[in-house]
Amino acid sequence: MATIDRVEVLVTSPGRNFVTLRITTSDGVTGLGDATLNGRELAVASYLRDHVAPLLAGRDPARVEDTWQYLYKGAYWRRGPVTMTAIAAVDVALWDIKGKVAGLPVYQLLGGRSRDGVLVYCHASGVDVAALVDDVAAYREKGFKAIRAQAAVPGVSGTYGIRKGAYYEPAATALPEEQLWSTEAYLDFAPAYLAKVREKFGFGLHLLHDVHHRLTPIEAARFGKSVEELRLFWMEDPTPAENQEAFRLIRQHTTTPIATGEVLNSIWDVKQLITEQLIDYVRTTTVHAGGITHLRRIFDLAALYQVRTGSHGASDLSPVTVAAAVAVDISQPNFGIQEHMGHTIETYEVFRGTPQVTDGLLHPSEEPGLGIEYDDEVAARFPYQPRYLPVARNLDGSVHDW
Ligand code: GCO
Ligand code: MG
Repeated sequence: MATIDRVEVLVTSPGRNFVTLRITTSDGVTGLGDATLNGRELAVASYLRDHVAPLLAGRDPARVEDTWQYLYKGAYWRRGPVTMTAIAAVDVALWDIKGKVAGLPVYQLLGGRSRDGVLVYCHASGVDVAALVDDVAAYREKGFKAIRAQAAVPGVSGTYGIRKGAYYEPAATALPEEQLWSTEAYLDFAPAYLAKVREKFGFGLHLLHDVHHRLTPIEAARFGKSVEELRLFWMEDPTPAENQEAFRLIRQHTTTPIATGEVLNSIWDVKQLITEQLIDYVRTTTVHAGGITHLRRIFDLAALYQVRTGSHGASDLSPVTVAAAVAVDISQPNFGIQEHMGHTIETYEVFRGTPQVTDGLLHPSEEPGLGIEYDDEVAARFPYQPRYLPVARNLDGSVHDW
């Protein structure tokens, strides 16, 4: 029997920080898992290096489920982003190994294709409405069928999601940047610019919007009602996600579909949202919700309640997560949509084989495992850099949800 021989925690920053776990078996087979937690990267690196790697040595790499249970139940302390990201990294690396040993891409191990390709949505944004409309047009030209739209709220420096250069990278400063936020200004402005996008492009486009946890439930209800005629694909994170019950009030007021879950890490964190049908799309991911093993458990629960999947796919999730996400998405019956922001060219040089979008769809690699190779030499050119997400403050100086 092959055993787990080597466990390495790799940190690189080709445009942004990524933490990657590489497991090597006694037969020389390697597997990769993403362990990136934006702004708290080294906490997961330490969890893996100091507390997980010593437990993995000598174990059977084929025992994916048992290793998951061992790390989850065996820690005694459960859930939370750091723990679940660390467990995810091990889980995904073991699925990658299992695929390579079997000579099959991971999606084949998950039951094979349920669909021809994975529908993705990209991010259009603008410093004003005209710039947003131009950006949407440019993404349409590239073949995207689903587009998220965000415009800078006039006078509000802390508007979430506005790209300045070629890439949107909110974790851009060595210490958190403080930005101003005004809910009143946002609520007046956002429905109007979303209406402009609809007016310009019609209904033959899936239009999405991310509220980014900024509203109270009653404000979110008002927002959802005010955009109902625009038939959004979804409004994302209308209110902070911790309080699952809060979504009931939003639900009772509007037919605008609701997506949430990118910051949630386990089936327990989404149980009420799903079983009480308070949301339409669950946004948990392989990297922050315990790997392929646990994410499928969440998605299968969601299927029972007609909740579809819509996994987070921002640039702070590494290409290993893109590959793992596509493997799950292509096979999962209740798949809805996959977020895809893309990565810098340098990132693609570190993570060779990352799936690319063609005609608005992602396709899984046909290579055994996940199909990603980590280039140590290129990675070494980009050492870790402390980077933090911004912090939002209301106009009176108090801290708001970013
Ligand atoms: C999204 C997200 C991201 C997050 C980021 C935080 O919908 O893509 O909200 O942009 O802000 O992943 O690390
Ligand atoms: Mg989001």
